Amino acid sequence: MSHPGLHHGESVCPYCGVGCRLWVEAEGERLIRVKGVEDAAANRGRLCHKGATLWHVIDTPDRLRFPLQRTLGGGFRRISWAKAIKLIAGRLRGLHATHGPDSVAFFGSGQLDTESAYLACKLFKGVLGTNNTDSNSRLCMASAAYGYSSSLGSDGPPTCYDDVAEAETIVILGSNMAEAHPVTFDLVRQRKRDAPLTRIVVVDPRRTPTAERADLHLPLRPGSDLAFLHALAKLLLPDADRGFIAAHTTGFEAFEAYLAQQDLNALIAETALPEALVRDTAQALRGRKVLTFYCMGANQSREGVAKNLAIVNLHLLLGQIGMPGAGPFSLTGQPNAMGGRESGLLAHQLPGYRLTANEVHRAEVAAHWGYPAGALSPRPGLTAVEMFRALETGKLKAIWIAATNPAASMPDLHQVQRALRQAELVVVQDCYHPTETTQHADLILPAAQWVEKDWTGTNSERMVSFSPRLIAPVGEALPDYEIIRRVAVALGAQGFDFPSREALWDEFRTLTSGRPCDMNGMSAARLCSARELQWPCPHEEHPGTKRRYLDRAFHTPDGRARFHVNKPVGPHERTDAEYPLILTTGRLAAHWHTRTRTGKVISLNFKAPGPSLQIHPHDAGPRGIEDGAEVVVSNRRGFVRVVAEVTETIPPGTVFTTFHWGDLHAPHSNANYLTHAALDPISKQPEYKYAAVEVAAVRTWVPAAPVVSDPTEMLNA
Ligand SMILES: Nc1nc2c(c(=O)[nH]1)N[C@H]1C(S)=C(S)[C@@H](COP(=O)(O)OP(=O)(O)OC[C@H]3O[C@@H](n4cnc5c(=O)[nH]c(N)nc54)[C@H](O)[C@@H]3O)O[C@H]1N2
Ligand SMILES: Nc1nc2c(c(=O)[nH]1)N[C@H]1C(S)=C(S)[C@@H](COP(=O)(O)OP(=O)(O)OC[C@H]3O[C@@H](n4cnc5c(=O)[nH]c(N)nc54)[C@H](O)[C@@H]3O)O[C@H]1N2
Ligand code: SF4
Ligand SMILES: [Mo]
Repeated sequence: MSHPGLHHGESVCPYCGVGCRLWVEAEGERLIRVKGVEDAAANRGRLCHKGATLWHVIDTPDRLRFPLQRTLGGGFRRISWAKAIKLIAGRLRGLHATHGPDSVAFFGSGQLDTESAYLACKLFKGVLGTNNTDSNSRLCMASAAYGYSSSLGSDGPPTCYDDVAEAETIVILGSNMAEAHPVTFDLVRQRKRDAPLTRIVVVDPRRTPTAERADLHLPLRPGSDLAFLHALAKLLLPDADRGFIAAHTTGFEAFEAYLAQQDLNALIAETALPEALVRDTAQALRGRKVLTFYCMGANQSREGVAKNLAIVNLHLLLGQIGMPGAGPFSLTGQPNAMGGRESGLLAHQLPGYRLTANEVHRAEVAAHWGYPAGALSPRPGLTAVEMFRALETGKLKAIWIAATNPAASMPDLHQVQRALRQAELVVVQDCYHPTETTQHADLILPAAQWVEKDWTGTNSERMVSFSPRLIAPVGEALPDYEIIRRVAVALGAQGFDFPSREALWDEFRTLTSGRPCDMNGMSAARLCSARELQWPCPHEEHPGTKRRYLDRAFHTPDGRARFHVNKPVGPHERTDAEYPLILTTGRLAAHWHTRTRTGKVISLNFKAPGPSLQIHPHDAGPRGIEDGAEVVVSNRRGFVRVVAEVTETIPPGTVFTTFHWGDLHAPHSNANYLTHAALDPISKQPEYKYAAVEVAAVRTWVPAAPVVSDPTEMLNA
């Protein structure tokens, strides 16, 4: 199908989980403009700079056009799709037969559409019989998913964007919304303009652009959120909504008893916050409708699940849930991390918020697929970090990576690179080549992008949207789901001969029937005309659901929400004399992750041209570090070279850098050479937000990394 002349259509932004609807204009197969859709719930005409420049990055010189195979000489050569599919199916079949089902793995992404995530789950869990099917959402949303399901009985936020306009106090904890979810942050600013008495409370060690706009900014010590949340709960005990607690929750007695044992002064001392600020925050929560946004400052921690549960505890304590303008609102990172969770891409999940560990759930899914009852394995699958550990030891032989760039984004990168070198088979499915990860591939498969295919996704507020194909894919690129489907067919698998994408979607959405994320009423045909609908939406006449739990009936077996007692364990790595600074990592407004797209937009690079390190003058001064000077940040795992940004927006003792620049763009500048792979014991999400490091000025010329293996050789201390 070709598209002659000027034409236009609607799509959804393939960057963050806000899920802005885009009005896309094209000339033939070339995009010429992207604007916000005026009547879209998520953005009402707004877009951020990244979204508005998307049209630049479709047909670039490094766009992958054909399947590529590694040659004996180490380069790549073009091969046909038929050959690529045959090779992959043959290798997977061979490894499966020789080493068993758990010798192969799929590592996907919250940037895959729901159709692709569902099909990967069906192929690996249903056909190959392994739960080694995880995604980069493990690095991102796993703690939130466990937090919601342990407290409310189901994953997925109770809230919607319209709640912002009704909230009286908006708490933003561990989220830099102004840079990472800018269009939703616009709603927060709008609320403040419309109702100036609205209180905005930002809990973040750094004075971020989000914190700049807060009424109260709490620059707590990194990692001390549990102490902070417990101090708040203790201060708010007299304000507890005891009627709500008695009727709709369990576990309050244990929670109250735990708080009674805690010493308020000790908790506040742990956060390093002035007591008055904590008391002012409690005051801002009293008797007001409270909406709490939270993101990676909560999730990417060894206590990620506990932090999520402690946020929900506060809402249960105050009865601030299941009503307009209130609730715990976990911000989703990627465009379709929600859809990935709904379709069972994480290792512990099955489609429809089912669990691999649940025998009844396994049987339900197998029956829907027409597979024998025992087809699905009860063995726990490897999660993201565990996959790369198992690849290095040889326990895992093959990894199929789609829509993620782990050779830049995983923690402890040296380990990840060793793992990729060790693997017997690495298949990488991306839109561009080279990336840090495609360089490790045996086979590289070209994926069609968001405007080049029909696809479905779910945003942060449970809004499910269908996006039609607006232009033809470049070269021979195919939608991710079509690539997975062809491999399944080549493996001789039953149940992959879908006559259309619609048939594939309909198979999935009927499997969610009766589940908390019920999308049964969203047939492909209805979604195509309605454009967007919020789950739960159980039947075709159902209008969709803006807010969950308005009836206070939670998804737990007894219908009651659960309080949890969360004892702090503290960060995995501690600072010491050798590595006295805390490194925290995250994002900048101008770039999307490993920059495979934003790195090509001149105006975005102008805003953030290269890797930098935020450091306080107290820490920079004694080290002889001036603003704009090159520095080396090092620890026991590695070192990076970045440019110092001496600033008082970061507290003394803490430094901040990003993982936006991989080795292809700025060798040895990526935060992940320094991060470690300690995991939250429940969610298995890594603690990207806390590592111990030292920083030193580079005063002499040093050869480009990694020639120098001992980072201290570079230091001129
Ligand atoms: N521009 C841009 N936007 C994005 C992305 C992007 O790459 N670029 N990525 C998307 C994705 S996938 C995600 S997951 C989201 C992430 O969105 P955010 O979570 O908002 O972004 P981060 O910068 O990772 O971290 C947020 C904040 O956590 C703070 N923090 C660090 N340690 C702690 C702590 O111990 N406690 C508290 N309370 N805060 C702490 C950091 O200082 C930082 O400001 O952004 C999405 N949006
Ligand atoms: N230090 C540190 N590291 C972090 C984090 C942090 O805060 N600090 N955050 C973590 C988090 S929350 C996340 S989500 C991850 C993100 O990490 P990644 O997922 O590795 O980052 P991206 O650069 O978004 O990689 C996505 C890849 O998919 C490709 N792609 C885009 N669209 C498609 C498509 O439709 N199909 C296919 N097949 N490919 C596509 C892109 O070209 C790109 O190569 O990083 C994690 N790493
Ligand atoms: S706020 Fe997020 S979804 Fe909206 S345009 Fe920006 S990156 Fe895209
Ligand atoms: Mo993320």
